[in-house]
Amino acid sequence: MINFNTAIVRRPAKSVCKGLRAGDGDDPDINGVAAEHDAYVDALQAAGLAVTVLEPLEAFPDSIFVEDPALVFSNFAVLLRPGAPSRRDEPAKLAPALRAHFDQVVELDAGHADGGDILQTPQGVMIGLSARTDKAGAAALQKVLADRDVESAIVETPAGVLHFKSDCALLDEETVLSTLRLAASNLFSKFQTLLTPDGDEGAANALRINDVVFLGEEFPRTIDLVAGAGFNVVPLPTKEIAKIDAGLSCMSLRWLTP
Ligand code: CIR
Repeated sequence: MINFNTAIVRRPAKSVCKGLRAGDGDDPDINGVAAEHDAYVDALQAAGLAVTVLEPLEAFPDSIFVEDPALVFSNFAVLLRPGAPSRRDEPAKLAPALRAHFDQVVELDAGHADGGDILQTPQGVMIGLSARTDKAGAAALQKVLADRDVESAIVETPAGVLHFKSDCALLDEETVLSTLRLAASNLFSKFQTLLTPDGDEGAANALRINDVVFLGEEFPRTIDLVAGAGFNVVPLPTKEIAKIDAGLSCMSLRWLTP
């Protein structure tokens, strides 16, 4: 859950500037997104991962966010059914790379579910209902997981938040970084919880990889908080991807190849 040796990423297409976003904010700068992606890939490699870098897909502006169309474990992968119409064919585009890595690639067969709504924890997998993940998709995913002895629970994502993991990240086996609005639901009562300071909600989309925690460099107060709790923080630029509602977990699929 925090130990990985393998990852898949996809380079941003020029169309990334038209990526989905909740508001009517500015387009991200293409070169800026590419620079953020390059820094991210370098950081994954520095953390010890073998990274497969897939080619850009111009027809899919959000395809840089490979976390959403699939879910991966050490011994199997699940092709999901993204909730946004413009992202529905992304799983098919990702399938060949997953089949190259996994003997078992399962296809979700009902509803909609985005990987950004799925948090893997030692207490089981949390599947957040959201505007992208519906009850049918969450239930279908629970069946896929139960068939493989993986426990899961269906939980709620706060209203107005894109994905469950927009607002939280697992920092270690017993610690979660969360926004106040998500932690208020008491979902993390079995965890120690570090709360992002007011105004730093975007920092909660962080990523623990082996010995380090990737955090958006635009959030010095959260960096101090997490570093102060004893974690080894690697700040990374996220200003441009944040314009299309993304953060650090979204740009990779990562797992521990046995
Ligand atoms: C989208 O709305 O689908 C993209 N613009 C952002 C996806 C972010 N992914 C994630 O939180 N896992």
